Amino acid sequence: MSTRIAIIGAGLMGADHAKIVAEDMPGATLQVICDMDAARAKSVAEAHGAADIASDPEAAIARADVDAVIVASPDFTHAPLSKACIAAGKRVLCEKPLSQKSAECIGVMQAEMEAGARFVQLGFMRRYDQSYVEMRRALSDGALGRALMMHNFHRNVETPASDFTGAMAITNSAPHEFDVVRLVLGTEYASITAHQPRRSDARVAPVVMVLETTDDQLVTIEINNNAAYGYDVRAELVGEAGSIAMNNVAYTRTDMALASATRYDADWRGRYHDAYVRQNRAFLRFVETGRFPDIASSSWDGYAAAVVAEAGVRALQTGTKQAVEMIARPEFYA
Ligand code: ISE
Repeated sequence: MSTRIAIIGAGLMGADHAKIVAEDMPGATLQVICDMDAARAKSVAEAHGAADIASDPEAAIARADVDAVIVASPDFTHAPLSKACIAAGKRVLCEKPLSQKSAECIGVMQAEMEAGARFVQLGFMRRYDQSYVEMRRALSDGALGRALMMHNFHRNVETPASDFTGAMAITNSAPHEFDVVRLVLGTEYASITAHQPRRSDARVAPVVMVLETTDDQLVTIEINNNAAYGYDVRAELVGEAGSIAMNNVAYTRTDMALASATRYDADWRGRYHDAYVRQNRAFLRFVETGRFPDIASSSWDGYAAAVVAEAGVRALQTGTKQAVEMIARPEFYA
């Protein structure tokens, strides 16, 4: 029996998930594309062969012909729609963030714990990227010795929206690093500082953060959403006995006219396509077996990212180091 999937939201990410469900997830059926904009829902449905379209997300979630849900609607809908999936007994792959408000993430965790089972897999797809998989392995193999620092660069060509702010670099882009560094280092954060240089134009300047972990390590994160040259994510994990760095992911190099060049992706969808496919296939197995995937992010991880992002915004606004204070991790999410 194929798993029938509804996708809520037919924008950039909803369309990308529809393509992955249709082309890269054997055992899944693209059942419903739900969007308030009927024309957009129809266009994505026709492009990828969905059985139906809808405009009411909660009704789409409740449909008898929908077994699982991918939420790719605007950020503020993620937590309430995840709770609707829990109430309907449907497993959900929710695009990041679960919520930008840590209190709202706690509400989702409470709903899951009351339901007595895991329903929410969060879309921090970097966990499935081979570069971070190899970094984790190098650390767990002992090759690096104890982890001391991790340096991260996350550069977009230009801000995804005209109203993008420095604070949004912390709440929208940096959660990827906040989450994957927690996974690689196996630790939480104790504090954060945030700084911005001055650009000569009106574009959002980069944000550079320095975080201390609860294991006395240092993490640096640069978010530059107006890098101009390409979508470029880098990371280096530095241990006491060595380091491991991410290579630029390019399948080809062009050599001509006394020059050598590789190309950057225009945005994250190309750079992380394989990670999205691995993540989404893990979600399908989660739906089929009820067993939460080993490296996937949960509602707890969504909460952890929101807490450090909230502290990061305070740090940027005040120019002072901010403590990262979390609730105790429920046994349910151990
Ligand atoms: C965007 O929302 C994403 O999630 C991308 O993965 C990230 O690279 C980008 O900076 C965000 O704006």
